[in-house]
Amino acid sequence: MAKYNARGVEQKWQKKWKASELYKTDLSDDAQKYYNLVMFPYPSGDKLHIGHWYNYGPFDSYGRYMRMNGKNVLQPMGFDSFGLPAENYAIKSGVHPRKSTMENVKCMQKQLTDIGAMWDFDKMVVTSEPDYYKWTQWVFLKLYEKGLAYKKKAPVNWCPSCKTVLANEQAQNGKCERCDSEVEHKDLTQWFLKIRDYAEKLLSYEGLDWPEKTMLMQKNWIGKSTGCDVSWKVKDQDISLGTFTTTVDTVYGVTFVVISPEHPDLDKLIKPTNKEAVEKYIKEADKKTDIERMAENKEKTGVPTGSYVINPFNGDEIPLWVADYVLMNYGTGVVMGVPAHDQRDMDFANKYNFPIIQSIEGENGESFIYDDVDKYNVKGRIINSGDFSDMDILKGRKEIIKWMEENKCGKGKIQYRLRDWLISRQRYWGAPIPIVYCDKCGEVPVPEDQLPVELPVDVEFKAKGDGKSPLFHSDSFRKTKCPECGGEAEREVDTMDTFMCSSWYFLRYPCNKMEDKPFDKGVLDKWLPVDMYVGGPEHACMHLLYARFINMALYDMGHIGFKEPFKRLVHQGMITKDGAKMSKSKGNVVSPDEFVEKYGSDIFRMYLMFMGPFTEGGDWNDKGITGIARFVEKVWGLIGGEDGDSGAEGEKMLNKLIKKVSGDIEKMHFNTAVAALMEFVNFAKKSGIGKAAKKTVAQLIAPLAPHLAEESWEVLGGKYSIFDQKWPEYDAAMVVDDTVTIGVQINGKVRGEIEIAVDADQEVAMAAAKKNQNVSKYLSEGKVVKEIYVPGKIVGFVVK
Ligand code: ANZ
Ligand code: ZN
Repeated sequence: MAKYNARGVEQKWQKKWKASELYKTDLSDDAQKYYNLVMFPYPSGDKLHIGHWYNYGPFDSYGRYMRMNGKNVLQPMGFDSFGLPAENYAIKSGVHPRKSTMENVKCMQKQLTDIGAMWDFDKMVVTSEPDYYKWTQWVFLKLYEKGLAYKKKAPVNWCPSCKTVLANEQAQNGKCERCDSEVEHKDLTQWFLKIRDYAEKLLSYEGLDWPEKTMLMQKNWIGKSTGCDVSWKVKDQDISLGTFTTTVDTVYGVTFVVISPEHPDLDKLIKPTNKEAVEKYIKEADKKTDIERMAENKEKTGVPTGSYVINPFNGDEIPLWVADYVLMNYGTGVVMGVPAHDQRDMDFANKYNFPIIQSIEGENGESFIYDDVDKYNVKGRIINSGDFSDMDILKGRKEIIKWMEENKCGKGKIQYRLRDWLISRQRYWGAPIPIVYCDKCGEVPVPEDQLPVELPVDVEFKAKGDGKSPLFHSDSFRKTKCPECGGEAEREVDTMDTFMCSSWYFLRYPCNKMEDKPFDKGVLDKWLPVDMYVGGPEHACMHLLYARFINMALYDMGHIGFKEPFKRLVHQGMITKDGAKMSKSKGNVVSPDEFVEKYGSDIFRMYLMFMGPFTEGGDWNDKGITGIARFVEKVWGLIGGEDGDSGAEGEKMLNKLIKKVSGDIEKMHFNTAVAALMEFVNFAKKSGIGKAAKKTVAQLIAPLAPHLAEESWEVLGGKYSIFDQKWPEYDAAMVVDDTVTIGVQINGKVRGEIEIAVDADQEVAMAAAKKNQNVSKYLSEGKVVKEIYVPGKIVGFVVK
């Protein structure tokens, strides 16, 4: 038989799959629906890189496996094409983003086809096309109607290089996520979505099969704190200041109160003698990033306002200071200083000579700071605190809140770190926010029948650097008529954050051709939630949180019938080169093209899968791929070679192989599935296998090397397509292992495990158990008075 011609075979089947519409999902048949979704890429002018392949190949293998297991798999693909990558590419190439984006989409679609994945391109969405963003605008309007979208002047993260506002998530560590520039603060009027209203709902993951780590990251990002606001009356003034605290049990230990430099009431609280120093301090604070201000090792600074506040519990007069370690966008922007039990406050008190008063103590009478303990599970008692003295800390905390609520000087409160989602962007390449401003009618939402608010094509799309959206400079766009009174009006010129586009795209795929609505509830309630969602872990706190929020909001409004969008979530790992992340700047990027050209996509895909567990990634190494190429050649030789008969042993091995490959793919352990197939093929080449067994091998390999399998299936006389065949079943009796692993107990505690023959007798079992190092250690600690053996289950010793 001739050598395997990978490229020829792959082109042949890609053509046939396309012509026969093999991967076009019939949505009317939803009894066995399986929505297999992978995060869609953004077109940027670059080719698909190895990370895409690493992600899409195994993802597709999983989808194919589901299909062969009788599922009606929906596996769509689309393009997240608004946003900076496309816009920056357009600026660089001088081609209009609409044109270059569509060219890039075409090019990427071809590359995606090269992978040999079963994309249903019939359901494709391109988020920058009017037929899509019309409905992104619709989603915005629905949120607006519900009061979930609002406009507010706010200090925002401004990237001077990208010339746009960034969401908090895009400006972590004070740097722009895209270009690494130092982020500046600006006061701008911006659109926000009330994701905070959903903070509590977003903390529930009921019924979701998600990685623990991702849920934890989201939980930390949402940052729920349970505590209370204490109200401090300002001496000689008609103002009260609230302080949010989680540990009000320390309220008798407050020796100063600090207010954020940005606090709106600060002006009124500065005494004339302190004015100059405070104003100077505020200016300096403005130059620092939040990270700098919060950093633990940075020296804490502050200046007195000259005002005092009254402790509602004991009437003490407490000095009010301004300090930049208090942030305005958390809690109330005012903090009670408890130097005895908080490290920052202690540093501050030491520097400015505030008294340090202990108000709680640990179980052994020791003093402690809250930084060192779990504040919600702390043990100890309250001291020096009037009537609350001697109470258990947690109980006292509740009593104190109760007292404050009765005396109207404070109340219990739950605080979230999560900020509302800032969606305004001063960029051209995004969906226009569908709002019109009229002198007479004010802020008017664009009526649904006037959507889409089309992005004009004839605009200078480079930002001018004046902080205004490029659309501001397009008169034809900006000047419009008021939808309510018909008078002169102006359009909102900001566009939406692209995370808005990707927060609902999975709802559009099954309904992508609908012209009069974004989606059909009936169709979605049948096909969603997404059964499997695969994508990068870097999306934990942005895309995945936004998508859950939008989904929940649409659910609450009755547009869809499911609360959560993604039932099962899996993050692919990362491929490294010599242990380092591949990046253009490091010059260590491996391009998939030359390998696909040389070996074909099946071999490339299998090699990526073989490198390591899918969720962990692996290190790229050119040499390994030839091993996979040899394996494929062996499979090809086996399929086309003489039929043989490996007898009962072969039967047994084949059944075990079916079990192993099925279980491994189910768990996305593709590497061990490939390894098991290699082992079997080696055996089969030696002892020969029959035609039926060959067909089974082709089927088992099909999810992993689809072209090779389809070709093999044809050679073996199978009916097109192998992907419409039922996945092989194994005979349970044949896969019973000859050996079992059983535990060894000593005095009722498992101290080790041994592997022995299923039918091993007591003598053999006991000998094996005693040989186990850990077991023998425990046995040597006393005298064995009893030995127990339950075949196939357990070995036990009683030692005295
Ligand atoms: C008194 C106190 C005593 C505090 C003590 C801590 C320890 P989490 O759990 O993160 O919610 N805080 C409140 N608002 C703040 C702001 N805007 N900027 C900086 N710090 C702020 O933390 C809650 C604690 O963070 C609050 O409890 C407050 O300090 C501080 F021994 O109040 B604590
Ligand atoms: Zn009007």
